[in-house]
Amino acid sequence: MKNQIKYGKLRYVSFIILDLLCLLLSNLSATFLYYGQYTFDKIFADFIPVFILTFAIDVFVSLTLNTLGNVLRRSKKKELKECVTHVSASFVLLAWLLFAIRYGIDYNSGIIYFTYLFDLMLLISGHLLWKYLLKSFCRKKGSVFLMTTNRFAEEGIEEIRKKGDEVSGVCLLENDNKKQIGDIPVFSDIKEALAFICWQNVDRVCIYGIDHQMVPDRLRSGCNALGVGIESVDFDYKILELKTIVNSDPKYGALSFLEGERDIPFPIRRVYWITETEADLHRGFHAHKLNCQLLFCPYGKIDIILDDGSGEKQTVTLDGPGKGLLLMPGLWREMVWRESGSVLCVLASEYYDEKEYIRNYDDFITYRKENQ
Ligand code: T46
Repeated sequence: MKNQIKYGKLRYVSFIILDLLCLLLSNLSATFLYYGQYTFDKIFADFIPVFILTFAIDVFVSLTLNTLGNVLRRSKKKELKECVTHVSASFVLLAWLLFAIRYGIDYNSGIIYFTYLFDLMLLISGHLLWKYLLKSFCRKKGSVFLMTTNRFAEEGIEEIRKKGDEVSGVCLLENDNKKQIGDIPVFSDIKEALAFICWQNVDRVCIYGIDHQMVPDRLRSGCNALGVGIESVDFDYKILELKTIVNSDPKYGALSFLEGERDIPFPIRRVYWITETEADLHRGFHAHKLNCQLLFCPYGKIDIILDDGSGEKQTVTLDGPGKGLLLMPGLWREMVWRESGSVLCVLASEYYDEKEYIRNYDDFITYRKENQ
């Protein structure tokens, strides 16, 4: 509610007005249906007092049961449920009040039944139509909400701008209390991020430098309900500087480390390492369909030759504990040991599954073309 007010008070209020219009229309139609016409005394006797009562009840139910909460972000099923709850609660409350104040003795109960029946139908169709119109006409084309890590945030914003889009907000997987990047608001709470996406009419959510599995389920389902797509603006690989602490006295050696979501933008499901190697060993010759990996060589020197299927190959040399190579899926790799005894360590996002490997180069080229 706080965010709804902050990011789109008017749109929230528009639903309250819509609800009251539905109620007014239902009341008028029910009265008209019953009497066939409006006469002055009937309007005063039946319509106005009950309308004032139903109006007050409507506002009361909306506020106490929060039946308009997340109104733009809820699925059709949830919308239906909230509308039914709203109308039934209002009906029960009105019936009870009429009984309690003994007004119901003169009042025509048929009008009340029809009022709430019409109200339910109008409310459901009105909400769905109004949401559709808001989504169709208010969505800002090219307005992107970025989901990334602290490490890649600025780079991701730059990438999106290069494509001619505008970043309206950022959600960081691991946020060290950042509130803004330049003038772009930063969120770490998914609920707040969703409220922003909703009320700022964001066109789509882009993920940069993180594995799809890191997109929280809540964000995914929220975007789904809003009809906002999630897509990735990704790189194939990235060289990372790994934090290394070197003691001034060389006899203490060096300590390097990696930290969960801060440094590794995927869930770590497997760790493996290749040891006891000879110089000029060649391994690899495959790509992955799903696996994201972080490679590093804490001892020795290893060349990683990368091929994205375009015909041009890139070589990254891992030659010390402070250098890591983040590999996204869909990249053909070959590893060449430049020094005997060099150790290759790998953190992987997937459990070992041979079906997820592409080991034939022609299949890889076809795969790249199909998944461009
Ligand atoms: C990669 C590069 C950098 C397992 O049973 N479990 C495992 O976790 C792994 C990694 C391998 N294996 C078996 C599968 C093969 O029978 O070990 C054997 C050798 O594997 P492979 O020929 O794939 O090894 P490399 O050095 O060519 O590739 C490895 C990884 O498999 C691969 O994911 O990216 O290192």
